Amino acid sequence: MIDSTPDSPARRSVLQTLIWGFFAGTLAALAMLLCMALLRLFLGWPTPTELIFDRLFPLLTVEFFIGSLVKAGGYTPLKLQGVFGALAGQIVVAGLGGVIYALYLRRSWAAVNQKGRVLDPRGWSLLVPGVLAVTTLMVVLLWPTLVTNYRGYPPGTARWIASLEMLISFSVCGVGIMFFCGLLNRPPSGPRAARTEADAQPGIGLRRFLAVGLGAALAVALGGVLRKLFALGTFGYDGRQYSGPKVQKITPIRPDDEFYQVSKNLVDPDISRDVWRLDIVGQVETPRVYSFAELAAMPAVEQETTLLCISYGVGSGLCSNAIWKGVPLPMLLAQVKPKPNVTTVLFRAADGYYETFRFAKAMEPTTLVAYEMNGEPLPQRHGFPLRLIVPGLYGEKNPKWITRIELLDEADGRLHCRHGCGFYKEQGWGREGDVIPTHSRFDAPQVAGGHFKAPFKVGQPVELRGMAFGGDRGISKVEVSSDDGRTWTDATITKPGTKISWSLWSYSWTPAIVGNTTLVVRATDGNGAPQISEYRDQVPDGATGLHYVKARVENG
Ligand SMILES: Nc1nc2c(c(=O)[nH]1)N[C@H]1C(S)=C(S)[C@@H](COP(=O)(O)O)O[C@H]1N2
Ligand SMILES: [Mo]
Repeated sequence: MIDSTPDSPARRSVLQTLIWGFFAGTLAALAMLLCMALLRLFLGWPTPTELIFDRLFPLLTVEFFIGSLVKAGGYTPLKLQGVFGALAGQIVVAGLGGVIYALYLRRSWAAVNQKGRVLDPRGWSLLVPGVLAVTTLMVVLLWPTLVTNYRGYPPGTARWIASLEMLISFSVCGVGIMFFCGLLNRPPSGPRAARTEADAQPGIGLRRFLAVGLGAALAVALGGVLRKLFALGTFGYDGRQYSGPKVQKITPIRPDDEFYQVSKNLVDPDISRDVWRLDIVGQVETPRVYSFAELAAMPAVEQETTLLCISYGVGSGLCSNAIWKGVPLPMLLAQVKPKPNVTTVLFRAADGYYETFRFAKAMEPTTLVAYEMNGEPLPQRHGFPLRLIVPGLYGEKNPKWITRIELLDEADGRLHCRHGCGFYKEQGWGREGDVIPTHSRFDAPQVAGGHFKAPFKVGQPVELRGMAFGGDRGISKVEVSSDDGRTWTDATITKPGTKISWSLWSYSWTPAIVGNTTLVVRATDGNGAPQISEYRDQVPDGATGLHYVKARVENG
C-alpha cells in the first residue's frame, strides 16, 4: 500500500522520481541533439526540426507568416526563434520521456541499483516499443518532407535516410534516458528498511556527479557543433539585396556574391555531385535518371536572365541579373518523351522545396536547368549543382538544388495542387498568378528611406541611374518625372536588356528650383504596356507601383 499522507516518504519519492526522471530525460536530449547535429553537419541528414518546420510552414497563412516575421524583426530572427523553440521543445519532450520511464520502473527500483547496474534490463520493454512508436508516428506525420536530403540523395533514398535518422536519434534518446535514470535515480520505494539501505548505498553521489559531468560534456560538444552549423547557416546571407549605386548590368558573384538571396532553410544544401542525381518521372514514356556528367555533356545555352522575388518591395533589392548556362528544359524533357496528357511540371529539390508550373511554360526554349552562373559552377547558395531558370515567373518558381522533375496530367496536378502548387504557394503567396509585373527603380545617387541621401544643387546637372525590368516581356521605354509625376521625360536606356533581363537607364537632371520635390520613374514593357502605377504591397501577390524618391534642392 502506498502511504499518501502529505509528507510521507512514498509521496516524496514520487516527486523525486519525477524530478530525477525529468533530469535524466534532459541529459538524454543533449545526447540526441548532439547525434542529430553531427548527422546534419557531416552527412547532410535532415534534422526532425527542419522536417517539422517544412511540414508546418505551408499550413500557415501568408498573413500569419508575414505577421510573425515582422514581429520577430525579419526572416533570420524568426528562423532563430524557431530553432531555439525547437531545441527547448525537444528537451522538454525528452524530459517527459524520462518521467514516464522513471515512473514505469519505479515499483521495483531497489533491485536495480543495488546490483549496481546502470541500464535496467526491464527498461527495454518500454524503450523498444516506445522508440519504434515515436519513429513511426514521426515518419507518418512528416511523410511529405522526408524527401529532404541536404547532400542531394534522390527523393526515394532520401526518405529512407530521414527515417533512419529519426530511428537512430530517438534510440540515442531512449538509451540515454535509461542510462541517465540508472545513474541519477536511487531506489525510491519499498519498505522503509530498503529505502534506508538504499540511501546509505555508497556511490549514488558519485554517480550523480558523473551524470552531471557527462551532461556538461554533452552540452559543450553540442554547443560546438551547433556553432559550426550556425556559421554555415543562412542567417548570414538570407535576404541579401542588390540595389544602389553599385548596381551593374551583370550582378557579380566574385569576389563577393552580390546576387540577392532567398532561402527557406536554416542551413542550405551542400550537395555532393557524386551522390546527386536528377530523375524525370511521371507521365513520360521513358523515365530517366541523369548524373551530373550526363547533363553537362548535353548541348547547352548561355542566357542572361533576371530573377525577382515575390517579396521584392518597390524600390528594394530582391532582384539580380546573371548569365546562366544550362540545358533548355524542352530539350531535356524531349528525351523522356512526355505523354500528350501532361499539363503541369513539378520540381523537387534537395531541401524538400517544390514548385509547379504549366507544361507550356516548361516547354519554352528559355526555361533552363542551369549549372553555371556568370561562367562559374553554380555557387552552393544559388543551387549547386542544378537549378531551374524560368524567365518571367517570380523567383520562388526557380527552385535551386533540384533533384526530381515530375510531369503531371490534369488529375495528378489537381491532386497535388489542392492547397497550392508550391512551397510558398501553399501559404497563399501568388494567388493571383506568378507573372512578374514591370518594375523600375532609382539606384543612383544613393537613396535611403525614400530620399536621395545628398541634396542637389540648383543649376548643376546630375546623373540619375537605375534599372527597369519587364519580366519576360523586355523594356521598351523608361521615363522620369521630377515633379511628382505631373510631367515625364524619356530616360536613356544605357544597357538594354533582352526580353528576359533587366535594362539599366540613365537620366541627366538639372534641378531648376530650390526646395523639395519628388522624383518618379516608370517603365513601359516590350509589348508597349505601361508599368502598373497603382501601389500594392508585396503580400501576398507581389508589389506593384512606381518608385517615388524625395529630393532636396539647395542653392549652388
Ligand atoms: N530549393 C529551393 N529553391 C528556392 C528557394 C528555396 O528556399 N529552396 N527559394 C526561392 C525563392 S523564394 C527565390 S526568390 C529564389 C532566390 O534565388 P537566389 O537565392 O539564387 O537569388 O530561389 C527560389 N528557389
Ligand atoms: Mo522569393
